[in-house]
Amino acid sequence: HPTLSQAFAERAKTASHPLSRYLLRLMDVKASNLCLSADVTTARDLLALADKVGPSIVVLKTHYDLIAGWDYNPQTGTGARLAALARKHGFLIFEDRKFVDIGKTVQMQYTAGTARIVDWAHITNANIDAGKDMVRAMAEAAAKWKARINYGVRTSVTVGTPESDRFDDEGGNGNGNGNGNGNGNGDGEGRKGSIVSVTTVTQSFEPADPPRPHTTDARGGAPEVVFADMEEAPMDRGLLLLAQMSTTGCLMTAAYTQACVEAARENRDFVMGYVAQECLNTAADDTFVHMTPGCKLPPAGEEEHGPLEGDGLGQQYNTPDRLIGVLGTDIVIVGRGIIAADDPPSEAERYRRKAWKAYLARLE
Ligand code: S5P
Repeated sequence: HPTLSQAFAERAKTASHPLSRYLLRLMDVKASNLCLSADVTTARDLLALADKVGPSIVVLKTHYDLIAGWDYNPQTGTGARLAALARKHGFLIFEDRKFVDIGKTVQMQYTAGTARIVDWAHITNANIDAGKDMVRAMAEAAAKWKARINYGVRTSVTVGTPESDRFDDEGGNGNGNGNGNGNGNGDGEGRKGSIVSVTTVTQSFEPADPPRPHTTDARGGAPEVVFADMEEAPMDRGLLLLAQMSTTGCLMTAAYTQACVEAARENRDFVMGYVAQECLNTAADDTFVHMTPGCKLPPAGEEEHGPLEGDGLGQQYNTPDRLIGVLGTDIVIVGRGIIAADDPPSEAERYRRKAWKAYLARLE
C-alpha cells in the first residue's frame, strides 16, 4: 500500500483526520513513532513518567482505571495535568478504554461520569463487537463536545416551551463573560412561540485541553512552554478501532477485522486508524494510522535469537523492526519494555531510535 513507502511528513498532508495530520507531523518533527503505555499504578508515578519520557514519545497511552489516586477534577485533576504535560512535551494522550457497548451507553461513558475521558484524551479506542453503530454514536458525542468547547458560551433560547433549549452557533468564543443576562422580550418573529427568556451562561467547566497557541493557560497561569516547531494539537478527538490484538488465542476473526476497516472508512472524520498487528490500509484512499502493542526489544547488547518470549499471561511480543519494517504498522506501543527498565527515559530513547530506524528503512 502507498502509505507503507510514504514519509510521515507526506502522509501528514493527506490524512483524512485532522488529529492524524497533526500526529504525523509531530512524528516527523520529533523523529519518533513511539507510544509509551504508561501502565503504572499511581497518579503520581504516571505524571512523573509522562514528564520524564515525554521528549521521546508522540503518544502517551493510559488506562485511567488502573491508576490509584486518579483525581477527577476537570481543571486541576490528573487528566488536566496530563494534558498540560502533553502541551509541554508535544504528545497526544490516548486513553486505552476499549469501549464496547450500545451506542447510547458509550456516549455517556465517553463524555460523562467521573473520568470525562473526552475532556483530556485526544484519542481513545473501541472494540466494535457490538456493531459499528457505536462508532457513529461516539463520533456524534465527540462532535457535540467539540461544538461546546469551541463556542464556550452556551445560549439557551426558550421559545414558548422549555424543551426548545439549543446551542447557539453565534454564542461567542472562548472565555466569554456571560453572566445570565436574562432578557426575555424577543419578538418571536418567524417562530412558533414567543421568546420567553434568553439566558447566556459561560460554560461551567473549562476543558482540560490545550488553549490556543501561546495564549495564557486556561487556569490563569503563565503560557505553557509550547513544543518547539509545533503548534498546539487541534481541538479534535479521534478514535482507533481495536482491529487485531497481540495476544495468544485472540478471538478476533478476519471478518471482524474487515468490519473494522469498513467502519473506519465510513467514519473518516472521527476514526484515525487502528490498534492492529499489521497494516490494514488497502484501498488507495486509506490514510489510517496503525498503532501496535506487543512490542519489546531484547536487552541492550544482546543478539536477537528468534521470537521474543511472551509474558506468560497471553501477551506476545515483536520487535519494532518486525512491526514497522515487516508488518507495516506506524507506531509501536511499549509498556513494560520501558517502564520496567532501570532507567525508563534512556530505555524509551533506545526504543525510539530502533522504531524510527525501522521506519526509515521501510522508506528505502
Ligand atoms: O492487542 C493489544 C491491544 C492493547 S491496547 N495488546 C495490548 O497489549 N494492548 C495494551 O498495550 C495493553 O492493555 C497494555 O496496556 C499495553 C501493552 O503493555 P506491555 O507492557 O505488554 O508492553
